[in-house]
Amino acid sequence: MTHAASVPTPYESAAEAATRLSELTGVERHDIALVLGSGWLPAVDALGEATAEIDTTDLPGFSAAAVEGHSGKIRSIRSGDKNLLVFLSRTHFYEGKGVAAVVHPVRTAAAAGCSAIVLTNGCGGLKQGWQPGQPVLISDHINLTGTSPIVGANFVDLTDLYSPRLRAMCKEVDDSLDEGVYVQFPGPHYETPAEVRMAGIMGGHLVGMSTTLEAIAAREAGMEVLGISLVTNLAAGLSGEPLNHEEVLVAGRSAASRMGGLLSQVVTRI
Ligand code: 8IG
Repeated sequence: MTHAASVPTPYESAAEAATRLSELTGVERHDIALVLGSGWLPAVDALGEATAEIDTTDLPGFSAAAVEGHSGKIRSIRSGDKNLLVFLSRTHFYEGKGVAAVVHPVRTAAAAGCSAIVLTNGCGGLKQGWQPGQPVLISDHINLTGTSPIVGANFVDLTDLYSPRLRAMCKEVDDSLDEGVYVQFPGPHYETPAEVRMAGIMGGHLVGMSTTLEAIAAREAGMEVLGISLVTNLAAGLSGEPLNHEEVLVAGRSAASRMGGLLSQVVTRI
C-alpha cells in the first residue's frame, strides 16, 4: 500500500518557519515586519542594533537570495518596545519559484505575530518632477502578474489595502512625501517605453517587479500594510538613458539616511 507524505499548506509552512524563527532568534513574538527592496539595505542600520541575524535558508520554506543588493538574511531588531522582523531580501515573482514562495516571508511574519508590515521596493518613477533617490508612499496598486497568492474562493477585500492610517503617519514624519499607484510588472526585463506609457494611462505612477503579491497576502493575513517605493530611476523612455542596476544601488546609498530616518520614526509610531 502506498502512503502519500502529507504536504504542508503554505500557512502550515509559515507557522513552522515562525516557530523556528523564535527558536533561532530567542525572540518569542515579533510586532512589525519590514521587507527591504532594492536600494533600501543601507537604511537598515538606522532601525537599531540587531538582537539576532539569521540566514533565510535556516528557516523552512525559504530559498537563497539571487540579486545584488539583496542579502539573504533576516534580522530581529529591538526598537523601543517593539520587536522588528526585517527581511533584508525578498523572493521575486520573476525567479519562477511560484507565488507561494514570493509571499512566504509575509505569511511567516504574520505567523510570528506581526500585525503590520512595511513593504519597500526600488522602482521606476513616472510622475513629472520625481527624482532618483526619492521615497514615495504607495497609495494603491495595479497587479499585472496575472496571479494571486490566494488560492480558492477567498474573496479578500483590497479597498484601502495600503493603510491610510500608516500613510498619514509617514506624512507626519515627512510632509514632503508624495504618493503614487504602484504597477507590478512580472519582469525580470524592464518595461518598454510603450509599456511605461500604458502604465501611466492606466493610472500608475511607479513601475516595479514586487510588492503587490506580498501586500495581498499580508491583507489576507489581517496585517496592516505600508508600502514605500524608492524611485531609483525614471521609468524607461523618460530620461533618454538606458536603465541599469547600478543606478539602483547608487540611489539607495544616496538616500539611505532619509529612508532610514523615515522607517525608524514610523515604526515607533505604529
Ligand atoms: I530598481 O524601472 C527598479 N525596478 N519594472 N521598472 C521595473 N522594475 C524596476 C525598475 C523599473 N527600477
